[in-house]
Amino acid sequence: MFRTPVRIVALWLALTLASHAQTETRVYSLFAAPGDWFTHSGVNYAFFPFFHQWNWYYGHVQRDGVVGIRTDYTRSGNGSVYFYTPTALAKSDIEYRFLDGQSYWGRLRNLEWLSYDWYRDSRSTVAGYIHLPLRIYVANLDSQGRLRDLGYLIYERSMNGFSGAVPTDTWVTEEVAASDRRFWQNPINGGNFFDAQPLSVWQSDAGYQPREGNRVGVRYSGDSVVCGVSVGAGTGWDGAFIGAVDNIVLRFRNGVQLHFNFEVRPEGDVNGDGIVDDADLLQILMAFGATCSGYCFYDLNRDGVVDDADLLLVLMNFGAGG
Ligand SMILES: [Ca+2]
Ligand SMILES: [Ca+2]
Ligand SMILES: [Ca+2]
Repeated sequence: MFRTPVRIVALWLALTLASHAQTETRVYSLFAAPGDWFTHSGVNYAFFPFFHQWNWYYGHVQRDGVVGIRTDYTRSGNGSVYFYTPTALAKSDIEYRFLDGQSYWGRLRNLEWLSYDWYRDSRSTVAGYIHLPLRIYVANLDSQGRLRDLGYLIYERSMNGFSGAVPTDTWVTEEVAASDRRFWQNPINGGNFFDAQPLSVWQSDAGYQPREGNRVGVRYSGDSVVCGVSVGAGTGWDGAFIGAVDNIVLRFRNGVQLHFNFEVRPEGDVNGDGIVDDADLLQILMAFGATCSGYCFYDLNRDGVVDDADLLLVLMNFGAGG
């Protein structure tokens, strides 16, 4: 007599898992465990693009800020995005942005779900209210359909009536679109506008154009488009910050659903798709004997030459991942 409900549950589970698998994108580290550690000591921004995940990059890394997909704080799967900014001057981000000047996920008015998981390590010395903010890239379309007025809308708890210290040493999941949280605006090269507005105001037909003194921000409205997402640590945080982010989820009413799960690639995965198979073997063979300075993705053990040691790493891990 329990057969039918069991079957229904099994079917539901299968469909749920199938749809979950379709919408989840695993964003893999550039290096195998323990993962990436990208830093830059200069005052200018450094960028580290992903060759294997178009439009993803580590960005705005300066003053010894660190970012990487690592195993330090495991959330879904084996990894998450790790951030470390040792001082108030340091900065580091991970971002997705369409770089062709015209692509986007959907209209701002259709953004109905935006969530992420964040973690603050209790060793952080910055003010207790600080956590990793979530930013969406927003733009307006010109008459040719090109993106203009590019900027961020930024979510932070401190602009949303939360007072006191955030939880530490635990993962926090926050949804900020369906719950109509307030966002402030940072137009690219346009300064900050801290006059945070509920997302529904930015999404309305009239939209909103912030002002501070003589400065005027960008008007974003329901017709504006969402063309990227960003999380980062610093600058101006007085002290050190250590934390992580995983599972950035966006859902639009046009049917576009995105779930970015940040994962550390298996050892031997040359092309960064999360599995070790003949495609990786082929890449090693094609590059066999090559020398490289800096980072070459087919130089798995990073000794500057592609040789049998790299080949062995693929063979030893063949079939891993997936
Ligand atoms: Ca993960
Ligand atoms: Ca692979
Ligand atoms: Ca090598």
